[in-house]
Amino acid sequence: MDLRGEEMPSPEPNGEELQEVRGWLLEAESVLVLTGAGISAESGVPTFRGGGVEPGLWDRYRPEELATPEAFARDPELVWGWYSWRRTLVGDCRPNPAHEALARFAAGRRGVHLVTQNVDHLHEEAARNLGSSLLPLHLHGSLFRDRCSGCGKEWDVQPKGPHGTMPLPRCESCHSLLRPGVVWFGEMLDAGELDVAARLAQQAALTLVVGTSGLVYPAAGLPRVTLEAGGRVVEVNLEPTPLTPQAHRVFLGSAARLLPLLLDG
Ligand code: BJW
Ligand code: ZN
Repeated sequence: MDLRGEEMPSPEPNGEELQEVRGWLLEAESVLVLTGAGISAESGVPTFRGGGVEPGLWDRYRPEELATPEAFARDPELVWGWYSWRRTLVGDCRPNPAHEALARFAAGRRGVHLVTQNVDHLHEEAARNLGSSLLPLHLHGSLFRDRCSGCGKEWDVQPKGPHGTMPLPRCESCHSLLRPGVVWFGEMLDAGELDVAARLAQQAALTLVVGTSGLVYPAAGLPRVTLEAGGRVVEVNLEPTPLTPQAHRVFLGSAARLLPLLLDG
């Protein structure tokens, strides 16, 4: 069933808890929002580990065959084929009410920061559409950038790139193979960006964690940085995660339904 663009059913959130969290958000000088694949699920972007409207990407593909530098070294054509398919699929997706609620929320106030693990550009598109300045820090890179595997130069690319077909794309400067500008398992995240994210988590009076399984580090450790610094953590997810027992409030349900209730209310 194609549920793209539609909201998924979710239980009625507790009204008192919603009010309470709205109060926390109002009084917080600094708010960090950490998002994962679940926030884009209702736009039609497949999640990695399921739990969304579609099966997870890892239900159909093995990560070690596709999202590691070793996989790329072994079979660059296979890896490019997968990323090319995702570029086309994600390029056709549009922001959903969860991206839009975040963009609106930030447009009306200072001190809201967004860190995403997502490689799509749906947060940017929502901000552009709504005149908001809420631009995300992309911890795991971008689906719409190419990087040279030799000299490291990067380029923006069109959503429907021609890669995945022979001959594979090569750098104009050093002729090494190009690769997607994302962070694979076993690769370091950009140290400067990770520092910024950790500082935002440390300073946040409240970190709102939306649609992430909380399994992939170091991103999964950011909410705990907030907790250790004495801040609050609020989670929105279809199902419980390893973070759930530590969060101050948890709203189980669809992000596209819950974020407008929480942030516009
Ligand atoms: C909804 C919803 C709806 C659905 N509404 N909710 C410490 C401990 C253990 C291991 C490690 C560690 N530190 C580092 C590691 C190794 C590794 C790691 O974390 N492994 C674990 C999996 C065990 N980390 C790394 O390798 C990282 N690098 C690193 O740490 O370098 C230093 C180092 C190297 C080597 C050894 C040790 C240290 C790099 C991680 C890079 C992750 N890359 C990917 C692919 C990006 C490119 C691409 O897109 O192809 O990033 S993997 C994939 O997972 C992607 C995502 O950003 C990331 C997180 O996934 P996310 O967003 O949480 O999605 P899902 O699908 O998992 O969950 C969706 C959630 O949404 C679910 O909870 C649903 O319920 C929910 N949901 N619909 C609300 N409508
Ligand atoms: Zn190069």
